[in-house]
Amino acid sequence: MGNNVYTLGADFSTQSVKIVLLDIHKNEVVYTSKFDYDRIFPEYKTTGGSLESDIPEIRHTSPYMLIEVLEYMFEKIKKDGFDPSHILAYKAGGMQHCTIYADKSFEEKIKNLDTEWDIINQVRPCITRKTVPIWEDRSPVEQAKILTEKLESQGGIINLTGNKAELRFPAPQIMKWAKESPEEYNNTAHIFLFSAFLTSILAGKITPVDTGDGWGTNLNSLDIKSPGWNKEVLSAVNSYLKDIGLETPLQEKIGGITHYDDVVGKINPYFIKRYGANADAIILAGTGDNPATLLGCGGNIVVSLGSSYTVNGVMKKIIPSKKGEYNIFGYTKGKAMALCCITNGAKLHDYFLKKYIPSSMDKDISISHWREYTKIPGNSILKKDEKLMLPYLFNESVPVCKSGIVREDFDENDVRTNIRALHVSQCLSIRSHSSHLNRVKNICIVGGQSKNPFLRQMVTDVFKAKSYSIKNADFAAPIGCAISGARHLMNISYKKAGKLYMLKDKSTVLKPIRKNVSTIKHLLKRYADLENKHIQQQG
Ligand code: XUL
Repeated sequence: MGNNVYTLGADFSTQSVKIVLLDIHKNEVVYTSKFDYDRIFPEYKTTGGSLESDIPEIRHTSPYMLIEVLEYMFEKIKKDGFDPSHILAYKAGGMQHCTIYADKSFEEKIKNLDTEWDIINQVRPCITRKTVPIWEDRSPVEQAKILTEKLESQGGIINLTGNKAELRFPAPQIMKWAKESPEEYNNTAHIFLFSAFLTSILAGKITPVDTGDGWGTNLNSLDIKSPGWNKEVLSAVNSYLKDIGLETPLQEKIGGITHYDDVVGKINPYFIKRYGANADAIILAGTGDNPATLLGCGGNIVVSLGSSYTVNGVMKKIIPSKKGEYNIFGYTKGKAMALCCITNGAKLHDYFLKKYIPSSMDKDISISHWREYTKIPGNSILKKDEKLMLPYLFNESVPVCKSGIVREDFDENDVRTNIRALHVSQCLSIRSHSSHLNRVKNICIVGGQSKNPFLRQMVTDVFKAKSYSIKNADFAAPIGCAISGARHLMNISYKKAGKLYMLKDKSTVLKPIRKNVSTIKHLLKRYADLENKHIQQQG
């Protein structure tokens, strides 16, 4: 095997899977691969990884496809010339909040997988829910309300779990499903968070969910030092289930919850026999994509400028958001993190790019269109009378607002003003909704729009902090998973692992522009006034 010791980090996200192999002695990522569900598995007819639905609030995917993609990952690694026998630790992350449902035969099945057959052929009969909700699903409105009401007299769901009853979280999702499909509820022995489901197959046994993903359920207790489920919430859910005629309490189906990065087992013999995996390889508890991204970026503060923008960082003292502007998840052992998700992120730039550069929504966008677009905002020195906008192309979650772009005294056809106002206003919005962050000294900026130089400078300026991006910035989540494995194998601290394996892209390091500091103070006030006025008008 020589000197090559790899850890595998994988991120099973909404649209695609991204994997990395990290060489723990050479301190470098030696392999990255990304594959889209729509392209690899056209037979499931997904678009952007989710199934078609007539009801916009319902967003499901296929659990069968998610099982197939795990097997595909091993095939792809081998096909690309990497030998799985060199991988000594595996950690899977995934889109948060997605749940997978299996019957009582599942445990025996994954323990004794037959290498003559693909996993899907053996596990298919164990799956009890044929399509499963992903984080974009917003359908269990009634159940979120009931859960909130039932817990009011006990201090409220926010104080009990750290989060308000979120439509995308498993508790309301499971309640809705149980009401609509009681037979499926009764036939289900295991309800998994997606990351724990993948990890269970990797380890050949039922494995617990970690706090990173388990706190995104509305079912967790708030004691980060001793992970567990919340008794009050469980009894509220169980009383709802009872009311609809279901006797089996939820806790019998949801398995355990453990610390981030706990070792939960060794690799399933199936992968040894079928793909030549190393029999000594360990499996770490799976996690959500957001905690994994935070670790992959060095564990400070991450601003991810993807199709939605997220702003997240370690939360030293756990203080839940009263207004529900951010969520709290578990992070590395004994720590929590807070995350705010602004729905109208890079989608706005895609829209403006099409609207203003080729001036047609039907034309294909080329790299030269994008370059032209990113030059339009112009000089990074801000003026007190910058034009501002509320960039809500879609309904916004932070702050909660209906769709509709609000322009402050300028015309929709003024190309330069629209594009500059969008860039400036998005960064003011990110800053004004970041009360969940501890003192910001360094920010890691990732996601597609991190390649937009004006936007990156504005993020740096609004936080008055240094910023950087990382090498392979699109792979921050799988890199985070691979770093966890490396930290464990090398028996080092997270700090040391961050230093060794988080590779800053030196060409991206930025400092705040001094001249902008006082102007930004003024602009933040103007932006807050504009936003408040609009929210009040909406009622
Ligand atoms: C976080 C959330 C999303 C998904 C995306 O609460 O819903 O960021 O994790 O994969």
